[in-house]
Amino acid sequence: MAAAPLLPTHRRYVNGVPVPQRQTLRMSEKFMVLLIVAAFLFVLVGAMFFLPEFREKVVGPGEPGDIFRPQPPASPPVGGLKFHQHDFDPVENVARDVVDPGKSRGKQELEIEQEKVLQEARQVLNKFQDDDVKNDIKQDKAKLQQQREEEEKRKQEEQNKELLEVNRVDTGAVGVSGGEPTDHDTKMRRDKIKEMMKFAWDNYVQYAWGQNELKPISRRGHSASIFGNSAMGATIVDGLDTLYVMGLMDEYKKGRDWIATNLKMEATADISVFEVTIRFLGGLLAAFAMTGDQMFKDKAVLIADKLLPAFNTPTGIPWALINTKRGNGRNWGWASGGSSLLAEYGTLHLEFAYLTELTGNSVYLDKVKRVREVISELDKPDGLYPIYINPKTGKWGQNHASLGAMGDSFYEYLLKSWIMSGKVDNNARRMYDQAMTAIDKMMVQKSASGLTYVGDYKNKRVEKKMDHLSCFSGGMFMLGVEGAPEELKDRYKELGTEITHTCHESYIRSATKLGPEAFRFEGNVEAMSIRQNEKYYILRPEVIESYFYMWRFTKDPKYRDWGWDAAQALEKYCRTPGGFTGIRDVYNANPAQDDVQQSFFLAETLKYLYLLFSEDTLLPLDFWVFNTEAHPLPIKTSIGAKDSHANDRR
Ligand code: DMJ
Repeated sequence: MAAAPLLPTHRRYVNGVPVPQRQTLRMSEKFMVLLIVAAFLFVLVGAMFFLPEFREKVVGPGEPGDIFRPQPPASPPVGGLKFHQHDFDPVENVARDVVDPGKSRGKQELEIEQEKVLQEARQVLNKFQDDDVKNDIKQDKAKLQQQREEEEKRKQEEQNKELLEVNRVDTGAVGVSGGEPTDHDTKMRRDKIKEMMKFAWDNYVQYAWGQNELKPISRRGHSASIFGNSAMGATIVDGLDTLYVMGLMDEYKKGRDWIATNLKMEATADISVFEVTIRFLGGLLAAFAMTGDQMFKDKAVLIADKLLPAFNTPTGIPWALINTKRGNGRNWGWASGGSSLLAEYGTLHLEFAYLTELTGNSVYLDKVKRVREVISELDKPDGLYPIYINPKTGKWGQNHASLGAMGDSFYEYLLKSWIMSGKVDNNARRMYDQAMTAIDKMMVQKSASGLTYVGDYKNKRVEKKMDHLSCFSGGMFMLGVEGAPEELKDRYKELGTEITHTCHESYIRSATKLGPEAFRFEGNVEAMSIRQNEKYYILRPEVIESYFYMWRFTKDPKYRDWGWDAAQALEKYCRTPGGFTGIRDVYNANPAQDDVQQSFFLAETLKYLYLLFSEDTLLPLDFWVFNTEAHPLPIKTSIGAKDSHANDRR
């Protein structure tokens, strides 16, 4: 039976009589319905496909074909291990057009065009967003970094202040920090010297930590025979107070801790009594005076006690060398007649006297008082102190006097003993003035062109030569003006000025603008060395030391300029990537280097330069006296006047 056609409702009744209904559709009708539904769905889906949001959800951004290409993550893992933002190149992505062969050419082109526009728009948006985000991150990072640095600096300053405050309260130490100059140029110079100190120290730390000195070119430790055969950290002990006055507190603390843990002085070979006294005892005592840290005092006692057996000679004049293990002493093999040397046995007074004051143990002062007694009772040929003395007989050796090598710091210590005693050690002052008068009379010379110099006195003749070492005397003469007999004051001033001038000449007459070890006044040659073995410069401080004193007493700006010239020459010829070195010929603009960063470069040369560019409030000369290695020791009465702890510095 054939199925009745499906009629609309209004046609299901004819004249009120229902037309009989079919229950199923005919095949052709079903096909029609299916066709209509399919067409409708196709149109619907097709239309939806062109809605961008819909397509984004289904296939993601880009061409439909792009789903097979790597897509950038929604938010790229910046800094992630495996996938970095730069691994995805949106420009590259856009450049690739995908052609679908199933589409008409016009439609394809239109779609590609639309897609390109979309991509470009997306890129621009992304770029803005990226740049903004990147900039924000950058700024945030920089801000954070700045905050961190400021916090760090604040903490550091706080710590430094605390340290310095403690010092002032505990030791009454005056002027051990600060002294910043007010004018810009001087401040810039001072900062540079501080940088040089940090550079010298950092290289020592890196390549020679715990050793005595640094070989800046070989980048390893160095030790001279004066230190025996063990690593005693000479640069640490010698450089420590310079770090402190410069406010290099991290470096200072590192050095301080090394001393606390490692400084034992256990050399099995002989060590120099003089060098250990001026560098180690001097350095430790200055550190104690400035910081009040008991550890320094204990170490000073430990070392001084190891030196004491050197004084066990028939006269009390100490040996030059002592074996700290066995306790026996001897003199340098090369010293004439096995003698002790004036500059060595005569340059112990400040350190030993101060140690007695600190400990209450008279043994140290007794030793150096005895030395002075012996030599003050001896006759002085032409009023001069010969550099050699026999420690067994107490007799002078050859008739040779010098304000340079082997004599120099003995005179310096006469003057400074008087100063350190609070100007009550009049015996020392008298000996000093008498010695200076004799030196002026017998050894001070004028060159043909009028340069004043001090030559060695040998067998009644004056050598026409001056040592770099003697150049400290310009400053010494100036320092000794105060308290001098009236008739000597002007002469001391004159000598201070003229000797410093001559020593400056010895610098500026060289190609490197650094001075030679010794310079001569012979024929047409003035203030220059002639002999090859006198042309070297080993980072010595004496000329700069005199600039420092002359500046403090005269305020003539030329001394600061001369010091700055020397600092620049040090930078140019002595600085190497691994530290500072001495040079073998100051007259050679391309000098060979000796590969030694002397510990006194940190203790003295850089300290005097720094002080030269500081205000006088830093280590003022009425409160401090420098030992011969530039370690400041407190002047007794000045501290007493200011410091309630003066009497119980023990
Ligand atoms: C330093 O060790 C001391 O200044 C000493 O008195 C002699 N010279 C050296 C530096 O030149």
